[in-house]
Amino acid sequence: MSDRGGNLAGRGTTATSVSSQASTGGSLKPDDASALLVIDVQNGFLPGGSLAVNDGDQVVPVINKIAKGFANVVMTQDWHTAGHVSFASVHPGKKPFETIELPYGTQVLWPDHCVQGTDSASLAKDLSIPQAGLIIRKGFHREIDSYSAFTEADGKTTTGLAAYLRARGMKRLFVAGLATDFCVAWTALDARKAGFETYVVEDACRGIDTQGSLAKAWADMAKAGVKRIQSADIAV
Ligand code: VGL
Ligand code: ZN
Repeated sequence: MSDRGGNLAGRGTTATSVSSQASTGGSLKPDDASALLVIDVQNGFLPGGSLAVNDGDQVVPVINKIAKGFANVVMTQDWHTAGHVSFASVHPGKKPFETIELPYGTQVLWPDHCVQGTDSASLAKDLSIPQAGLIIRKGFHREIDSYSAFTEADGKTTTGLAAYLRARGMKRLFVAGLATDFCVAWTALDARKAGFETYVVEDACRGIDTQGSLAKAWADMAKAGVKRIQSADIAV
């Protein structure tokens, strides 16, 4: 009991929480109310995948490293039905990276990717986060895309993630993965809307960058109060 009192006192006076192991890295120490969201680190977005993000594979060791600092980890998978509305192949005359208007707004069209149960949809084989407690799959409604891990592109269909995180007492979310300017950014923006303190770990992400999307994503995130950090800022 006296030990417990000492820990509580210590917490008030330093930025780091009590740990039996010396921590390395930066001054942000994930606590019991912190979760890491690992977004769409799937074969389809890695080199050789149909929607390969430049250097997408380089996020894997960075994410594996920071994940060691988190007791709470959620991973996501882009998990499309075959013939999904976001695929250019289902819109005659359209090519990937062109846009169309859908009932919920402008949709970028993509090469077929991350179809349920295919190799493209599998998590990167070198990801190593055994403590991850939940995998959220999204984008499975054929007529609605879902970049965000929280809310689909119609702006109203929920994945249930905010309720799950609240039920587990999470307050601070750290977002990493692919791609910075689409699923990472939309997830971080929705995390702010849901009231979470939100960090994006820049070097644990890579972007697609089509038609200025990467600069716009960072500007939108800054405006929404998303904090842009590096993996070295996190104590692991
Ligand atoms: C993503 C485009 C299409 C992503 C998913 O994970 O950022 N981007 N589907
Ligand atoms: Zn997708």
